[in-house]
Amino acid sequence: MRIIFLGPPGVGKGTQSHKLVDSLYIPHISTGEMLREAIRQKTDLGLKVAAQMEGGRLAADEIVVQLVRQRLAQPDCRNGYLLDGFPRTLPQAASLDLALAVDDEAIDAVLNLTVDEDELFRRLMDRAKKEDRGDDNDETIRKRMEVYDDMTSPLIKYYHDQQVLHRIDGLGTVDEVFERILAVLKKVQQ
Ligand code: B4P
Repeated sequence: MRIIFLGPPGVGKGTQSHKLVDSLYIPHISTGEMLREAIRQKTDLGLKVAAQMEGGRLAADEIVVQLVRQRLAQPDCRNGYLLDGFPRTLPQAASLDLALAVDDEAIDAVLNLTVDEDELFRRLMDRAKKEDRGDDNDETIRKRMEVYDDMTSPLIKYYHDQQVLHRIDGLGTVDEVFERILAVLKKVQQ
C-alpha cells in the first residue's frame, strides 16, 4: 500500500506511523526525521534547512522533493511505503503525482489526522519537555500552525477530490487512534 499521513504539527503522524509500519511491513518515510538527521549530521542540505525549520517554516519544496524522490527510488519502496509529513504543499503533491504516474502508480489512502488546536499545543509543549527539538517552543509552534493552515491544509481538498482522503479523529489514546486507522485501512484494502 502507498499511504500518506496528513495533519497539523503534533497531531501524532510520527507516533502512528511508527506503529503502522511495524504492522504493514512497509518503509516509513518521514521528511521531518530525514531533515532533522541532515541537520544533526551538518550535511550541506542540513545547513540549508536548519534556519527554516527552527523558525517553524517549511524547508524549500525543491529540497524536500529531491530527498523523497531519491528515497522512493530505493528497492524497499517497490511494494509500498508510508509517507509521514510529505507532501506538505500543493507543489510537493503535484510532483509526487507526476513521479507516480511515470510508473502507473497511485496513492491508496491519505489519512488526515485531526485534533483541536489546544490539544496540539499541549502535545507539542509536552514533547518539548521530553525531546530536544529546536522547533518545539511557544513561538515556533504558533508559526508552524500558521504555516500548516496556509500551505498544507489545501491538500485536504486536493486529496478529497482524488477520493483517497480519510479523516481520522486523533483524540484519545495512541492505541485508540491506531485502531481507527486500522479500521479505515481494512476498508480501503477490501
Ligand atoms: P514532522 O517531523 O513531520 O513533525 P510534526 O508535524 O511536528 O509532528 P507529528 O505530527 O509527527 O507529531 P508526533 O507524532 O511527534 O515535521 C517537523 C518539521 O520538519 C516541519 O515543521 C518542517 O519544518 C519540516 N518538514 C517536514 N516535512 C516537510 C516537508 N514535506 N516540506 C517542508 N518541510 C518539512 O506527536 C507529537 C507529540 O504528541 C509527541 O510527544 C507524542 O508522544 C504525542 N502524542 C501523539 N499521539 C498522542 C495521543 N494520542 N495522545 C497524547 N499524546 C500523543
